[in-house]
Amino acid sequence: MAQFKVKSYAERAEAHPSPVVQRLFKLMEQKKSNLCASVDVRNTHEFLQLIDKLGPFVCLVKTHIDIIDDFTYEGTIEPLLALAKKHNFMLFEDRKFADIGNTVKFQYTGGVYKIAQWADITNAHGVTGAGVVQGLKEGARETTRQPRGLLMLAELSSKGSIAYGEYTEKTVDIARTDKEFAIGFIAQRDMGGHDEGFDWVIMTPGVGLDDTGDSLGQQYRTVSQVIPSGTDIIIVGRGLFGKGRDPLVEGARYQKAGWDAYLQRIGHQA
Ligand code: BMP
Repeated sequence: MAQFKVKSYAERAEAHPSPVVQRLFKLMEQKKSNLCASVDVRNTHEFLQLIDKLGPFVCLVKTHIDIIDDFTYEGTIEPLLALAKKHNFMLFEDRKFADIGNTVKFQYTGGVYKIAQWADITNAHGVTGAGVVQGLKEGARETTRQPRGLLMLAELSSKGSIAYGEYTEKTVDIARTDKEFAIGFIAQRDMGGHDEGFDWVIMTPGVGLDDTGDSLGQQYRTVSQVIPSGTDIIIVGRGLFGKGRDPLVEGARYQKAGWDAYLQRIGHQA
């Protein structure tokens, strides 16, 4: 358990330099949810149907928009934005940018997906250095007046990941270069920074209550393992809808598990 006193999402919203995080933390308190649904399906109809079911339980929907076979901006993104409004959740495109600043700026703003126009949050690998942060930030500023945030990939959930040790530390250093736009990390635990005034958001994938992994290297930890180690938002995909699971049942189950573990982390009695 971390040494510092863990503040509530509401307290953190008050003091946070990023408008994206302020909005996210407030919404999480309102909905009593720290659950992010990772909706990795390949057909727009299924994608939107699943999100409509999971919407009430989540604070955030994470997309891999480039896996949708029948993607169109009008047919996929516009209804997605309507669902985000209907159910009051935010959007995170898990694009994992990993190129020089100038290229990621084009990838973020252009092409068919136009991620900067609709995704509140996206993420990037640190492998190319701090230019990735500046490139994406410029892209956001030139595209929209809406606030945007970036998560750096500090650690990965998959077996054999080489993102650890010095790589992770250097990725954290990259986030230090922009306090407002770089809002936190994809990581498996707290990434520090508290003494230097950073309040990074930690989002953790590889969370599952029933499975320990898949056949392609994914590794799952339970909600009560990840939240005490520093996770603010649990990212759950197949645990919510895979293997014929009922998203309404699993959405409620993961929402409760996440919220109960959060209350315990901040020292509230259940
Ligand atoms: P699932 O819960 O179905 O295993 O999905 C996990 C999701 O999180 C996937 O979209 C994957 O791309 C993403 N992810 C991950 O699993 N581990 C990481 O370290 C980083 C990720 O973005």
